[in-house]
Amino acid sequence: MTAVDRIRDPWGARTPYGPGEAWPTRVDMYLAEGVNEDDVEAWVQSATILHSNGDGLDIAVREGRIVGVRGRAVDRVNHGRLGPKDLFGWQANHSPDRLTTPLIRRDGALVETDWDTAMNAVAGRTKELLQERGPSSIGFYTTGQLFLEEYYTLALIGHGGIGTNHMDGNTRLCTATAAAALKESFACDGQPGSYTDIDHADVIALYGHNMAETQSVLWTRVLDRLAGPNPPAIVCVDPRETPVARAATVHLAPRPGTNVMLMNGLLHEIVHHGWVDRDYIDAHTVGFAELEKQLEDYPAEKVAQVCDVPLADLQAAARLLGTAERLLSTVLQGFYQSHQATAAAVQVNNVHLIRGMLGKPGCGVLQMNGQPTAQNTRECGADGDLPAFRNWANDEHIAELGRVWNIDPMRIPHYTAPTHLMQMMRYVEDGSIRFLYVNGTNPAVSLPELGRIREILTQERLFLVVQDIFLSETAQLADVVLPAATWGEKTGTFTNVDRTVHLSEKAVDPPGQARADLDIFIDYARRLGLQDKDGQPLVKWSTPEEAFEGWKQCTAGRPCDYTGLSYDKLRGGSGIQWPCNDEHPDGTERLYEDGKFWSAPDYCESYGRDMVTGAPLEPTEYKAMNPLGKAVIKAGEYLPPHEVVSEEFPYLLTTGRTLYHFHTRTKTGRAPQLQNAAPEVWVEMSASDAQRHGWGEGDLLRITTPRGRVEARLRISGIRPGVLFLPFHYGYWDTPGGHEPGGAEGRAANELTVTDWDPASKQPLFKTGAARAERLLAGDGTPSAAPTTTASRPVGAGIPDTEGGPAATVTETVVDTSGGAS
Ligand SMILES: Nc1nc2c(c(=O)[nH]1)N[C@H]1C(S)=C(S)[C@@H](COP(=O)(O)OP(=O)(O)OC[C@H]3O[C@@H](n4cnc5c(=O)[nH]c(N)nc54)[C@H](O)[C@@H]3O)O[C@H]1N2
Ligand SMILES: Nc1nc2c(c(=O)[nH]1)N[C@H]1C(S)=C(S)[C@@H](COP(=O)(O)OP(=O)(O)OC[C@H]3O[C@@H](n4cnc5c(=O)[nH]c(N)nc54)[C@H](O)[C@@H]3O)O[C@H]1N2
Ligand SMILES: [Mo]
Repeated sequence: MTAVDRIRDPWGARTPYGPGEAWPTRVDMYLAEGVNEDDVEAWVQSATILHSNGDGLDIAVREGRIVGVRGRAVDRVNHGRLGPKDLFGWQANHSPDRLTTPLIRRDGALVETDWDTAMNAVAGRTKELLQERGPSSIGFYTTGQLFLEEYYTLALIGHGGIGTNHMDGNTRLCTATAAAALKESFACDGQPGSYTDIDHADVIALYGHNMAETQSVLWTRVLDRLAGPNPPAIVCVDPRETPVARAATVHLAPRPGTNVMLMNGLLHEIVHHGWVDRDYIDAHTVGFAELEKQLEDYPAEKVAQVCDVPLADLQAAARLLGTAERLLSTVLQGFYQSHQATAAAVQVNNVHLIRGMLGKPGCGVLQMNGQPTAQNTRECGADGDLPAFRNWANDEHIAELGRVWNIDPMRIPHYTAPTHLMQMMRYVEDGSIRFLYVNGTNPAVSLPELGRIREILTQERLFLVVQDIFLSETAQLADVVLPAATWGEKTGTFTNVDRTVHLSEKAVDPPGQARADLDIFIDYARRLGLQDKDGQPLVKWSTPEEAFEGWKQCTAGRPCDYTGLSYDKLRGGSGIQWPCNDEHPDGTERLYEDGKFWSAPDYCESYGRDMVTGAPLEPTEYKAMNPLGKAVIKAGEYLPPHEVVSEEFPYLLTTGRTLYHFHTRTKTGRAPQLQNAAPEVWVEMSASDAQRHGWGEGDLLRITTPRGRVEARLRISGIRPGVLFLPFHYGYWDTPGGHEPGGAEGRAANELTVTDWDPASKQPLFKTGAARAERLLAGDGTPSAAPTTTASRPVGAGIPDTEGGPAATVTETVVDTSGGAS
């Protein structure tokens, strides 16, 4: 057993392994100060929720409180390891400023009230509007952070009960493009690959994905391969010098917004050298000829110039991708939130399709998710999809859903695709949506162009319901605030990126009168009097396990088949991958092993879209491509970004994450180890740009775009020249829940971002925009508050290392394969 400062060393000690070997087990444990292992009264099974990795963990309970966490050695995902957010983030559960009673707005101010009054107000306003204006005046904006049972219940209430088409999740900001790219290529959502592909791959390519900071345990797996015999080569595509870039064999740092150009250049090289699997292409795909033709326009020289990457590096990357025997690719926000998101992500799928690199160990695509339960938001239909990957454009699928829910299918809106969030915000803005029920998300910090969002959410005519665990920036704008129980305080299941389903059990009671989201939704449905065809309650369950059983029926025969799972089966073991049914009783490691895809027109989730206009394809157009059981190779033409640099706005601005914080910091900002590691916003700029201006580390800058201004201290980092980076974690207030503005100009990155989205996935462009930088104050030599262990590592010397000290000490116990501890 070793003790490690896991703020200073986020990934912990190496346990090297070789290709095809099992990843060794290392159990990470953190207990609150003064608590020993012997003091723990119960260990309760769960999994992590501050990212999409789905690491199995046990919650330590003592005297009705959470006192720590320990990784689950038996878990297929993490083999016992935990990341810094998992180790320390749970402390937010016991924060003294948790919401403990419902609040209602009276004479302009939010005041405490009881559940009955609050829920009657919420249900009452819903009923009034249904009568006056119909279902299209009602909108739901949910999250990627609840449990499967909760999304399914919400989807049933919204689509089947109220009959509104306006339901989306913050997954729109997050993994809409993952879903869209999977639908374009494979006609259905669902990750082809498995995390175990890391154990086998000889090349791992990460596209716009800072895995080291955002799925830190998955990165630990990669680091352990890199430390072992025959390590894989790493290709990193990211304009910043992330820890992934530092570990890479080839790092391409393209100009933000040029991903499609870059991918076409890589594909061009692969095809040109004949590194393709003709047999696979012929047997299992359609569309290769169009791709070949498209690629003629993307010779490497031109691509290197537009993306501004060295030609030799581009060619070296293409050679690695083209000659890999087992290629694993991962894609995330550097693609999904950038210009031409879907078209770029689809080109990664194309690399795998033309190389026949799918359905075999080491050969996988992970169109990553970000949030812990984003996969379920999509599967359950709480996000602009229909439950169990049903196709809204296929009447037979709607009829089937009507049978599952015992309602007239005509009650389920399907005249057009479910409304996406950016469109919903427009409807709120123009007054056609009058009731917005927000749960588990903080749009007043996380949506683009916050000045506009604040105006939209504070309109008098809007009835805003916010269901949260804290009085977030958004909750402060609400008409009714509903206090929710969270992870550790309620039971449910959720599914990670590689389709692994985990059970998370209730460990402690929620504070005060806070209630599980599931209970609140069911209460809402009852108060609305929602019924099925036979006059029975529409929502037929009252416990999570009953809801799960209901969900199983809904998935029968669909790609995400859960019928072989149960709470009992998920207990004890740790993590089972869907589909899990009679045919695959222990789950399914990889999809498409036989080269057969879920693309038959009567079965597929989607007929696809035009990636330039976003228009859905007609069923006849889809059938004409003849994708019966085949994958679709879709070429993508590069188009220049809408917002380009100018004399007034000479920098490209991109935004994203740091290792220690989760989103708008409602949880990580309340965990001292994490908050101290990254206490305040900063802005990253390259050394050459800083030198040109004569600016130094710690100087106070003002960053301006046509939408707004942010003040932040300068970190001179390894970022690409001409690009600025802002973390988006810091909301208006100095401390979470505080009321002191963080700076005269604000400090939320989204004051600056643009209202624009990818045409196919409708995901907002948080990563492409133009900005100006000015210096407000020269620093006094104090460095900015950016961590040194991450992508924001300083290039200059003399800046103290980020560390956590004794408060951040975690024990790591390596368990050898024979089961003994070493
Ligand atoms: N520590 C931490 N972990 C998290 C989260 C968190 O908040 N904090 N959130 C979770 C969630 S919900 C998500 S969605 C994931 C996100 O995980 P990531 O996608 O890995 O994180 P980001 O920092 O948003 O973006 C990744 C990288 O995209 C790069 N990038 C920016 N513009 C471009 C471009 O035009 N092209 C390319 N190729 N790259 C570009 C950025 O430099 C950045 O390093 O993380 C999950 N895990
Ligand atoms: N500029 C910029 N903006 C971005 C991004 C970016 O990279 N750059 N990334 C985008 C992405 S990928 C994402 S995922 C979003 C995230 O954006 P948000 O979803 O707005 O961020 P969170 O802080 O995770 O908000 C979750 C809220 O749910 C509450 N909560 C936590 N647990 C529970 C629960 O069990 N029940 C309920 N009811 N509430 C709960 C939390 O207190 C918090 O207020 O931000 C997006 N915005
Ligand atoms: Mo996300």
